[in-house]
Amino acid sequence: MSKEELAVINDSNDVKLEDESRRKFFGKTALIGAGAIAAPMSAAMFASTAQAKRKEAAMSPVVHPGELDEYYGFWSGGHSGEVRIMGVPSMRELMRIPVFNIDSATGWGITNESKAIKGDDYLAGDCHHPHMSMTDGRYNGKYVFINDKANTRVARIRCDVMKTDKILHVPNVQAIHGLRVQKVPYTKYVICNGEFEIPMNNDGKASLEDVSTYRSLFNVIDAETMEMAFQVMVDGNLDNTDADFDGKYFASTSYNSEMGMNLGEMISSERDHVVVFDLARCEAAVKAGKFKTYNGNDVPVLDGRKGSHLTRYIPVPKSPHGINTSPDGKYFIANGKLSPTVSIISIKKLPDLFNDKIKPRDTVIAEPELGLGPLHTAFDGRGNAYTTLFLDSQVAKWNVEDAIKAHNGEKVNYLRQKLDVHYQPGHNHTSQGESRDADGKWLVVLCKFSKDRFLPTGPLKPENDQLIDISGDVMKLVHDGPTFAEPHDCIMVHRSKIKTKKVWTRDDPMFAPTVAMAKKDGVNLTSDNKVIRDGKKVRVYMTSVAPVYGMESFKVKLGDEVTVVVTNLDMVEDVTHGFCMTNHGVQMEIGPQATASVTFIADKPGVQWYYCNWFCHALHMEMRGRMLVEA
Ligand code: CUK
Ligand code: CUA
Repeated sequence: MSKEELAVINDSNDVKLEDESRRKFFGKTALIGAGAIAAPMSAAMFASTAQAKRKEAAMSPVVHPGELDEYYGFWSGGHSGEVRIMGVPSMRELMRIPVFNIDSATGWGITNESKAIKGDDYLAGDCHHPHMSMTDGRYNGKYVFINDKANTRVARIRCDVMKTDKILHVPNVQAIHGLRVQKVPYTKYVICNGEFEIPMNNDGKASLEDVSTYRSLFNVIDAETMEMAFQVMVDGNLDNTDADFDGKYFASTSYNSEMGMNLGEMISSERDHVVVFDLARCEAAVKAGKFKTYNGNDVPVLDGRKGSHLTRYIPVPKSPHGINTSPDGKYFIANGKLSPTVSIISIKKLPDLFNDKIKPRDTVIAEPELGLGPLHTAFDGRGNAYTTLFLDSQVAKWNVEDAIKAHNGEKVNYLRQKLDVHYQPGHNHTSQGESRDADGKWLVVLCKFSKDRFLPTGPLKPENDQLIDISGDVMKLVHDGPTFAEPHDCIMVHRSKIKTKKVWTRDDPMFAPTVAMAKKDGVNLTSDNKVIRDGKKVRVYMTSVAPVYGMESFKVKLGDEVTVVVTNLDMVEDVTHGFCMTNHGVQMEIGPQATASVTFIADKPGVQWYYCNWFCHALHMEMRGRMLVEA
């Protein structure tokens, strides 16, 4: 990469609102790098789009009071460590699901139930890729999976209650980045990439300077048990990933095929690669015991480096980022990032590649130029693709089959439209666009910078999630949505796919260990209010029915370890109670028919009030009681 190109990356943060200066800026970037747009729209196309513009009004993102959104959006909360549920098209934030973070409202990371899932190890996380489990290539409403790049974890969210129920620390790798699910026949596996290269073993004993010992691994997780199924060692690092619609192949981008340890080294090659994994061969190798283990754990690690029959390496330009499977199941599309192109890989040709009948580059059937900084591509199910151009601050709409025709020498324009977005888009995503149900209604573009689009909030500004109507021939921007750090990725799932519980059921696994503990103590959680002393440990069991706790006071001794277990007997939808012990950093949510518990040290003598912190009743303020701590 030349100095000029790097300057462009830096300059790109200085986009001005005024169209004039923006156009000048794009003029400049277009001259550098691999050049101007290859296939500009013809005059006739502009005329026809102008006509279309006049004919169609944009779909409205307005969802009137009392009306419901058509889609659930699952938004990554980035380095907030959470997942958010958005309503689309209103772009209203409906709920936050704490995952890797601590949440003051629900007590996630404070309650015993959440600690059992979360562990005590890290309080922070960096979420990128939320993806829902599928059956036959369609969302099945069961789980959403999300990665934690910061602490190398993968979590699962149960969609019946919209709570995290499993977190797995992925061994042998550092920084889980790209994550997707097996689409067909169903989500047996969650796949994800270890991005950063580390020595195998990473125990500090071998030379740490010897980069030739560093590896990245592709990770395959059993979606039901949330345990490691196997890992595949590759050449180069790994960035994003996706699965096909046949249940046969997974593909991942690598931006650091050089195995460089600094920026200059990482971007030195004109081409990096996409690694394709053959699932059946990998499973057979695990079964046959053809693996090694590392770092003292027993996770099977297959050797999928160059020359292995498990993988193939397809060279693509240059430091590719996103990889996206078209919903017709025909193509993996790798986004060139430092190349103005995307690479269209024919999935149909992969069997021949794996049987060595063709060369890796033979699978790349077109490489259309779209603009500067292509990062991610989404699809409308009508043959069009939408690629974010980070440096150009645009979305390019283009037609996949036309791009292939143009590649084969036919005189066709594959570019349909370029739309300015504000500013510097990362992912974009269409409604149901990664499934067979891609419906081509909405496109959400997750912009990294909002700059002047909202009232200024000081030096730290929100991201800007822009909603675009793609139902017609022309993309139309209809909404700007500020979001806090930082949605990298999202999915939009039709509301018909998701069935949530209105109240908890008493046999829910979320609090099964607490129910078991009560049983041991001889306590019936749905009727008893009891204090059980067990040496310095005190277990306080109480019920709650708006607006009272089943226990108006309880006595402990200074220094006792107190566990308060609250069971919410209310059957009414939306009547959630809280339990907060003042001056103890203790608070939690107890949903209708749920049990939740929290353990703390009674380290302050005297009267300590506890109260309900979820507004539940006209007499909510009176819903409180005393912990009497004897010195
Ligand atoms: S990544 Cu952030 S813009 Cu983590 Cu999918 Cu591309
Ligand atoms: Cu119970 Cu507020």
